[in-house]
Amino acid sequence: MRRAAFLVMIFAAASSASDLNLRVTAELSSQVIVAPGAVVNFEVRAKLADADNQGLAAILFDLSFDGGPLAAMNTPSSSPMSQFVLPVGITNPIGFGGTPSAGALIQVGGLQNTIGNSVVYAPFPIGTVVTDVARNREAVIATGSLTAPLTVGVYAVTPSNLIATAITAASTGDPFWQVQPAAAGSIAALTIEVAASPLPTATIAALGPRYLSVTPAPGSGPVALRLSGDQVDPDVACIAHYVQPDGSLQPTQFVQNADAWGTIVIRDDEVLPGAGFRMFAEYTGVPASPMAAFTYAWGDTNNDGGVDIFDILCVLDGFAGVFSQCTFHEVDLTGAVPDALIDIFDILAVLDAFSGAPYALSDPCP
Ligand SMILES: [Ca+2]
Ligand SMILES: [Ca+2]
Repeated sequence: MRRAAFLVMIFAAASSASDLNLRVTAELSSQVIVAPGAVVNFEVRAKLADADNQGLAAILFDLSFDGGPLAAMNTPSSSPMSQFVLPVGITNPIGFGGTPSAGALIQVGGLQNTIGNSVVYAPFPIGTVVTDVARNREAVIATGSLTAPLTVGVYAVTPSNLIATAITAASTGDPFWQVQPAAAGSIAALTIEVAASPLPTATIAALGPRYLSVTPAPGSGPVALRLSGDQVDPDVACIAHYVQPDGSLQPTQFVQNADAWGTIVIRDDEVLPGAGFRMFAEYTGVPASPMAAFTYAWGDTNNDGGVDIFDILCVLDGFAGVFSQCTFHEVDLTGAVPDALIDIFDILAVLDAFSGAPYALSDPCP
């Protein structure tokens, strides 16, 4: 770590800074209710408070849990966070997922190769810098899982000792990327309430860029299903509406037994691409712990993280009635409310997305 701390200091120019907001979430929420001994998958998410930078260069934080020891978090395998992992980036010797110490994790995270090192000079870091990490959009920095205590009570996963730098707005990367310190902004813990018999949850899934589905726990009910947008995403933060039997979203709740609901496909102008949504099963107004899903990015019909020729081929297949590579819901894109047919406009939408045009068919949170 001595070397990493040294690099942070050397390349942190004292200039105007962008704060970094950090939150620990499970199912996109800062509070979940689980049964004793449940496995809780959680994430640490970060977003720079302003856009006067080119994204994160380095991020390190500690993590503690008052309900038991934490195992190291996962090592990212995909971009952008893979660029922070040794030897592409720099981490502690134990790894990106943190160093377990007395039940807590020390220095989860890593640094990108902003110094422009190549393997000719040193074995690491040797990666290519990815810009705009956690800029404008919240980024998932690290994922992990823990086992909830067997004792009913309220516990917390708490981050601390945040050290971060951002690439300066003016930096070009030639010969290296200049960075500035990113001070700790809002830091939010994850609250885990362990309840003897928590209310049954409703499972939400993304079916494509424009479709979600929800399945309340079989046998439960009478239940209403409330969809809520990710609170930190201004594109969907305002959304809080109830699922109707026809799959639309309305302000008024519709209540029926879970088995009468079955699985409902949600088709509404509030389902935006590339956004996070939470589903609350409500029993006489009392919400169960939420479940979360992310719709596919705009035009990314096969959900592989990019829009390319394969997405174009998928929608052309769909146009021909072939759904062997992508499903109907993955390629039905257009209409403020998706129109439930595959036509020339869906093809044009993927071509637009391929050329970099943003989604613009609906704007539920103007
Ligand atoms: Ca794709
Ligand atoms: Ca369509």
